[in-house]
Amino acid sequence: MIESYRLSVSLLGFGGSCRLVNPMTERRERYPLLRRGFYHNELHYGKVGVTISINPETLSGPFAASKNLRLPTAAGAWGKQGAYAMPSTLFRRAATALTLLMISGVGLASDWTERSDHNLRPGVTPISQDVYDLHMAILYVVSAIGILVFGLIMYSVFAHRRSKRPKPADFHEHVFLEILWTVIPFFILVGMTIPATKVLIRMDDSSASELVVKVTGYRWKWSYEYLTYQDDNNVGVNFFSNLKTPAEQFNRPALEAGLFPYGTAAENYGKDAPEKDHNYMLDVDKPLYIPSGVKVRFLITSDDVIHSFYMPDFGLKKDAIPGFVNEVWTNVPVGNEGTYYGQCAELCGKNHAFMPIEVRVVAQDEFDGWLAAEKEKAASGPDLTPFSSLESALELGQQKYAASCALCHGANGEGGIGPAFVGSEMATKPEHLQEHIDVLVNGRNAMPSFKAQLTPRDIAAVITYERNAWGNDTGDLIQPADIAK
Ligand code: HEC
Ligand SMILES: [Cu+2]
Repeated sequence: MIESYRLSVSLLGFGGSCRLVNPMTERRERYPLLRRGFYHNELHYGKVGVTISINPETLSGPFAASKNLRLPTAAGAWGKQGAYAMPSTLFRRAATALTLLMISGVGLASDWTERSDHNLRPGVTPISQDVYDLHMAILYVVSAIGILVFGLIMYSVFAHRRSKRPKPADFHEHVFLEILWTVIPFFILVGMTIPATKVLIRMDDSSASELVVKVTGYRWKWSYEYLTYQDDNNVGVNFFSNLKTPAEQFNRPALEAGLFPYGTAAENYGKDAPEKDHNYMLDVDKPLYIPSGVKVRFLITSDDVIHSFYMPDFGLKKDAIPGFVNEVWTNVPVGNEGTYYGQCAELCGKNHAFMPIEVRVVAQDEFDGWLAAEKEKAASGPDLTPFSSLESALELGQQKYAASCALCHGANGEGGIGPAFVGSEMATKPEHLQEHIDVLVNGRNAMPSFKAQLTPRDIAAVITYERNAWGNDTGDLIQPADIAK
């Protein structure tokens, strides 16, 4: 959310400065400018206001004449004339046009193009860099066209204003001109299509990949299944990846009630505001590992609604559609090892913002070690070691509940998309225990099955937790073996 941004431009000899402001917090600041005789204009785009203020003393070029219009001067607004005089309609229109131009041209400011929040990111793969270069090249082309076209419009509006009694030009239906302004845009478009198509073709070529990972979107998490790696056609490693950010960092009841549309949590809640993790809403409990310098092919699908696998630093975004398998690939060059984040990029329901993607790019030998360890874990079958105490089950259960259930059933079992557990028949009555297990293992209506997502040990722990937390003091201890049978 932009609080305030200042941008100065000089265009067609017309100097001005444009300030993007949040109108809710910046209201007070506007009036001093007016009094100092600055011309002042403001526009609103949703929650962001744009204020333009122009010092008439700095006007030059074709607009210099405006200085002599009924415009307040720095000294004279309240002095000489004794009252504030409105600038001419023409001047106000021109300033509005300039404001719009400034907004459309913000991408041009050179220090915003490197690695900024206002532009596409160059990313770390050859493809993401190609995409970035393409984006910049086309931005320059369209900016030049924009300046030319808006410049001509503004020039015409000014040069042929009514007070000049202009005589209309007579090149209407001029065949040569009509051909010219059809042919030139045609070549500009073709000129942009050629490099764009080259990049698209390169993005599409997933041949000769060494690692294949199937990515499945779920409401609201991702699962990863390692299918093949080099000569191994049956890797058999798969897991779910859940948001790790604890609920108290994003549960903001007042915000949801619409009381504080602006500002940070600290401003709205004072010192009680929960401290946010550095990677708030991005960290997951089990990240996706891929090796650097290896071509990785992702097969992308969904289990429920449409999601989208989006990794900006890899220049990669593909829809995950139930019943279809899409593919994309990436190859992160050696030397770029590290943690990269992405998000689901398709509106997929209430908790769309809660299914981040965390990718650890590691050196190939480290990856080999990680994969071998994961394979060993997968081969040894589910861990059915009984819990030694209620406490140990509760500890695991609390973690699993926060990661897998809280989004639908509430952080404190108070309910939400799914029913509440606090004092519920299901979570407290002994005769419902078997049904409780069945609902988790097999799912029921909108309640997903957790057979594939959680181990029997996790399921036993989470049920134990539901039956003992929030005052549901049943004392029931469910063991992994109860689930596996
Ligand atoms: C995607 C949202 C969602 C998630 C995630 C989810 N549930 Fe549910 N759950 C539901 C819905 C919806 C129902 C109601 C199902 C129905 O109408 O039959 C439900 C029902 C239940 C019930 C039956 C409650 C009753 O009183 O009938 C239990 C028990 C349950 N969920 C446990 C869990 C546990 C434990 C987890 C985490 C491992 C979990 N759920 C995760 C949506 C969810
Ligand atoms: Cu999604």
